Amino acid sequence: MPNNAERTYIMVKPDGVQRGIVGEIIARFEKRGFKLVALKMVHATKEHLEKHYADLAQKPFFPGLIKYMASGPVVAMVWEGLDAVKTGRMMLGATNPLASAPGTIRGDYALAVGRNICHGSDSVESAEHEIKLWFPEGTIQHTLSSAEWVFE
Ligand code: RTP
Repeated sequence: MPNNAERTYIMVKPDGVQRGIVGEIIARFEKRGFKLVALKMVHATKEHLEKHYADLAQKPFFPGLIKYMASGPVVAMVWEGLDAVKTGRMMLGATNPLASAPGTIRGDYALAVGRNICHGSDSVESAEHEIKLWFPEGTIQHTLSSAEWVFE
């Protein structure tokens, strides 16, 4: 049976917020058929971002990444639906906008890897971890009336 309730953590990074691309990103996920489960604006601390990006702590770009991510508010979201993690990553495009296909968010709106507008979980396990990290208060239960028109 397909998992129509897979969840992914999607975040509009500070550059996406400052450039006014939040609505465009939300619209793309809504129109694709995903369900918005949680959303909030957060000006994250460096300590919080170091937990989010713990896997990258040894990378040379890590200090710059943390500084950029802490430079302004982000929009933290949880989206739910069939294959939400993989489809979400496809919709974001490749990490480096140079390799992002036109039609993807980064392929349409970004030029530089260090200013690539958005984040999306790369596996179901990291999505669960990131959702707990960004939404420790939990999420609201609700059912969309469109569900039976989106899912089999
Ligand atoms: P994200 O976690 O933000 O969705 O990105 P990702 O999985 O596609 O890429 P990852 O390798 O986890 O890198 C996380 C973020 O670090 C920045 N980065 N900068 N200057 C650089 O060479 C470089 N490489 C990566 C990007 O903002 C990337 O999204």
